[in-house]
Amino acid sequence: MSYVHDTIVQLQKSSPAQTEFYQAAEEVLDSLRPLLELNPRYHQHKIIERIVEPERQILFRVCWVDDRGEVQVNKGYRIQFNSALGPYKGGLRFHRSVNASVIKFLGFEQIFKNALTGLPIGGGKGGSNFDPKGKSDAEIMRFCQAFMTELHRHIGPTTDVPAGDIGVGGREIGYLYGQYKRLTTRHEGVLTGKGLDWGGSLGRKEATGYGAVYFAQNMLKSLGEDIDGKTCLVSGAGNVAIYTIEKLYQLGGLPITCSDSQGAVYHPQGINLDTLKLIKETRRSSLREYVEHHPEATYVDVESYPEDGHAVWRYKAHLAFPSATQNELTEADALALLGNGVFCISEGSNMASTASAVDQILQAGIAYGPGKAANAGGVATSQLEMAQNSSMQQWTIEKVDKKLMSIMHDIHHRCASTAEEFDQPHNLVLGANIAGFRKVADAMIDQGVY
Ligand code: NDP
Ligand code: 2IT
Repeated sequence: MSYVHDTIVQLQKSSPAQTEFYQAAEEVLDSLRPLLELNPRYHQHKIIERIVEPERQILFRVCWVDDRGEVQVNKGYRIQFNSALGPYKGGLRFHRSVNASVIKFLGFEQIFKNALTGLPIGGGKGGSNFDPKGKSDAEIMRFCQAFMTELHRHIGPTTDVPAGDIGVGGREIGYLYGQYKRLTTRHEGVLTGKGLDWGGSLGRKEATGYGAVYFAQNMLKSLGEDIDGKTCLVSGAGNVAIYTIEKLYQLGGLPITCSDSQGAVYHPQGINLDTLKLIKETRRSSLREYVEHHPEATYVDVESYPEDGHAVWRYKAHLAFPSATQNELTEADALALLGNGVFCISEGSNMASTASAVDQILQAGIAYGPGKAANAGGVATSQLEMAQNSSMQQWTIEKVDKKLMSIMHDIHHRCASTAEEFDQPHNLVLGANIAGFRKVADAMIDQGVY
């Protein structure tokens, strides 16, 4: 049996019931076959066995008091996966679906994503099964303070620098940062995604969405195409979706869908960005409201989604930008996209597509940017925030955006040239996985057994 099969069986024994993590690991390990055949040293140094095992996993209890005076108990996680290239770097996810498997798959993906940015950052991820839905601002604050009360002893500006992810945006980073500062008396770059007046970087909020569109631009360029005039499907309605839509408009695209956990909006004239920001950023309410502002748009409740997938992927378009969560694009969705003429997919979300969806997309040979490459603009701009913090500077938006564009160009180039090197020129999954892995593995070998 192959090392891929053996490794997954081993993981199933040592880390049971972590299905999302096995999925992420299997995809990476599968891609590495041609590299490992040519380079026996990776096996000799047991890099595969080492790289699937986090360097450190911190699990903790988070207790807080809700508005009714009742004590609530949640789980907290920080997985410090790999520090070969730099301090652990990766977001925090607050969502009721969070468990060890979800944080571990995200941390694993982060290792290779961060390597692809070309910046000196290792991979980590954290979060909680805390459900922010329906919580008051005061509850969010007390939860964040309780979470940081434990986390603060494990992080630092040169050791581990968390940021946002699902359910963690500017508000949460503010409460987390305030508590870190109270506990340590230090004002330092221990978190990214901070407010602009207290250490944040211009452009960080927009970076993941903008970056996913820049990545698509690079893929399209190699096909002699561009964003201008293209109809686009977007899923999600959070940070990544909103700034994907904003950048698509700036480049002449027409985004016609978005979605949240309860339903999807189809607006053939184009999603109204002001309405979307009002509903999601200001009011933090349901997308259901969207059609009250725009009666010509259609709202599809999640109950009416196709049984085998997601409503947004069933409309006719040229480009697709999954921007909500993992496995949000199924095999049936992939077939629907291909059947409807979509010829480029750029993933804002992490592990957006199921394994069988990825197989279909790769077989069809369309332009496909997997999340670890296409959404790396967020973490890359986080590293730019770290650089600004440590030099006590604040760069202009023009400088940050220019760097982001050039980083996304370089990531695309790294993935595409590596795919070409291994005779699969269109396979950016293989290109991303090999290019990311090779950098981390070589650094691990340089640094000796640990
Ligand atoms: P947000 O919390 O801002 O938004 C998430 C959006 O996705 C919301 O609209 C949410 O719906 C929807 N969503 C979340 N979970 C589910 C689910 N299980 N089923 C259906 N819809 C869901 O998060 P982000 O925009 O920051 O993150 C989106 C994706 O992008 C994630 O995969 C994240 O890991 C990835 N990512 C984020 C980066 C960042 O910088 N923020 C960087 C790189 C990747 P609702 O509004 O109902 O909650
Ligand atoms: O998945 C991701 O790359 C993020 N959520 C952003 C991580 C970061 O440190 O900015």
